[in-house]
Formats: sequence, structure tokens, C-alpha cells
Amino acid sequence: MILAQSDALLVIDVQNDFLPGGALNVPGGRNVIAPINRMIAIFPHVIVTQDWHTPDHSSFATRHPGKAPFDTVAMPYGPQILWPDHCVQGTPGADLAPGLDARRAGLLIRKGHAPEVDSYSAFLEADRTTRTGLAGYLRERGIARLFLCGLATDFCVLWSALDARADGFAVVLVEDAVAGIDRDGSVGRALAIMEEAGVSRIASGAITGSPDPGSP
Ligand code: VGL
Ligand code: ZN
Repeated sequence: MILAQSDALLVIDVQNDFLPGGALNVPGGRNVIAPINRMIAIFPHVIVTQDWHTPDHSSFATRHPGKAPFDTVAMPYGPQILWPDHCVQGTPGADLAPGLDARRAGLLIRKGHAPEVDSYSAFLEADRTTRTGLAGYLRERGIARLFLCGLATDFCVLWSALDARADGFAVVLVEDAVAGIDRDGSVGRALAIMEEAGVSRIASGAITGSPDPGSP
């Protein structure tokens, strides 16, 4: 497909802690890196996000005595799933995956850096009020359509896709360049919610022109 100047690639949270050996391994996470690198090479705009928590972040189960990872607690802004400590600012787990070629990225957005508020979304923190500035950047750069890839389909990719739609951007999910945590069918639910919100889907090969593995 032909990309326009108004198209951007949004690469969500391809960080060591979400890969095998990391604190919050996303199954199949490593498989997203090759197609993402192929896309980074050809998009007119590339934006990368990084989950970037304080060491005592309120989304960590260790902050809540008696709670375990994947339990849910009530926060002032609503229910919060608790996670293993992950993507702590300045630690190797928070680094972008070494295999990710992010050199062409024009913007790196860090999110989840307020100790008491999580942010799955690249646009809006979990208080649903504090903006990251990404929508303003996209508008100033004349970007109208976002191709989403990265980790995790059912959390940060999902919330970023929904907020992008709510902000009026066209959103396309690159289906072979995402992977999910998938607790209790959460990936299937996330795909249905995104479809309902008008998120379309594409295979990375249809963008990069890589040969279809099924063709002779
Ligand atoms: C994510 C859970 C906690 C994600 C980040 O990148 O999807 N998930 N923090
Ligand atoms: Zn996080």
C-alpha cells in the first residue's frame, strides 16, 4: 500500500520487561520486532512509547500489602489491575528491546511516570484527564492516521487505539505486529472492542510489500 504524509506508525512499549526473561513477559512478544522494524523503515512518521514507572508505582502489586500480581484494586480513578514490578525508570527492563531499530523515531513518549496514576494509553493517563501531549503532537505534524503495533494488544495497544479514535484519528491495527498478555480471553475481547470502535486491521506485509509467504 502507498503511505501518505499524514500516516504515522505508533510503536507501543517494545521493552525488555515485556519480552521473554522480563518481569511481565508477553507471549510471542519477540515476534513483533521484525515486522515493526520493516515498517519503521518506510513510515513518514514514527512514534515510540515507553512504559516508564517510578520504583514505587501504584500499579505494582508490591505496593499493596496482601495483594498479588493480576489482582484488582480500587484506585481513586477506578479499578486497577496490579502488575509485577516492571519498566522501572532507568532500569534495563525499561529499555527498548535491543533488536528494535528505533533510530527513525521522531518522538518518544514515556507514560505511567506519575507514581499514583497508571497510563496504558499513549494519549491519556488512567485518571482519564491528564493528557500526554501525543494528540497535540500528531495534529501539529498533520498526522491523521495511525498504524498501531507493539505490546500488549489487550492493554496498552487497546487503550491507545480507543483514545486515538476518541481524538478523531483513523486507526489501523497491524495484526501480526502486536502480541497480548491474554488473561481470561482478554485479547479476543480487545480485538472486538477495537473493531466496535472503528479500528481496522491490516497485515504488515500489505504495508511493507514483503512477499506473501503463501505465494509461489
Ligand atoms: C502494559 C500492563 C502494565 C502494556 C503496561 O504495555 O500493555 N501492560 N503496563
Ligand atoms: Zn506498566
